[in-house]
Amino acid sequence: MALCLGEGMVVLHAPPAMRGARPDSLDLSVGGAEANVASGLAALGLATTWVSRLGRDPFGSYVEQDLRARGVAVVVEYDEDRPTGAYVKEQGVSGSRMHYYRTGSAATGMTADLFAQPEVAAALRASRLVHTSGITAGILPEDSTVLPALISARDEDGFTLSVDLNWRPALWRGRSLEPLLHLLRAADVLLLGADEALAALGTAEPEALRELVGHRPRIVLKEADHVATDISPMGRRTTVPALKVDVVEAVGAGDGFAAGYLYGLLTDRDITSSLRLGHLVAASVLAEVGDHVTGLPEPQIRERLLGASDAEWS
Ligand code: KDG
Repeated sequence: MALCLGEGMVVLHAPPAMRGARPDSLDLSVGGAEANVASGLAALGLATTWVSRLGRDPFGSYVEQDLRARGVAVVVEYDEDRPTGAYVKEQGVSGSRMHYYRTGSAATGMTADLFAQPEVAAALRASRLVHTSGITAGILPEDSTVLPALISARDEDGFTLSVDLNWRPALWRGRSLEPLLHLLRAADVLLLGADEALAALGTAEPEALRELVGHRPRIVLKEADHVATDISPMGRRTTVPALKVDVVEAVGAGDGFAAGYLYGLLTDRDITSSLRLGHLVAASVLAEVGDHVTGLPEPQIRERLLGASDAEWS
């Protein structure tokens, strides 16, 4: 079982027929990095719980219902005052722009009391893996004890703590990066893109990243040409190229990759197969406008791809 902790948001985007024109209506879907990972893990068949705080408003119910319909167990607190976060996805020819409405959202009001809730405490105890991201560190107040409490729970319960850097510069403007660095250093698995590593940490060089985050995490570095490299704490490197796909919309592909890769680890696959699974799930997100996995290849096709030779794969 896995648990994902982070903000869930409503995504508003132009209906397909109105893309490029000024839309006079918007479609709704659900986003939020950790919620996307939770739905990816559930789509792969893993019992997954998503933990968060939502506004007691129609967007909050929509997020909860959508994730439940995707097979995710949802354990949330409802905030009577703060709203559910949202973002507008503006699709342009060279990619999407995101316009956030998340300042003061319900998820920013999460506190460590969340872990005292019996359902959350039970889910934490039952989970082999907990996933969160730099976005969660960025939306919470600087003195928040949520992530330190999660790290202490890992130290006691022994689950694997997975962290995706998910660099969102707007969340860090004028703030110390210390809570982010603390989280990255505490991770057992750290996923990050080379471009965001460079922007956030000033380097994407594996040796320099290792120096910065220490020897605990297994590092999964995704490069600009979509090659992913797993670097074990002992320094062993495994590299797997991405599948070539026609990209419809890219937001959420990193979360799809995380879900596939983590599912591979949790089902005791080798690192090459785990990286391939990451690429497979990312490919299915790239083929859709939404941030979530919708159409995964059938299990037999998946297995055939995972077992392909290196030449067949690329
Ligand atoms: O990784 C996808 C996310 O970027 C998206 O779903 C919304 O959580 C989000 C964010 O902060 O951008």
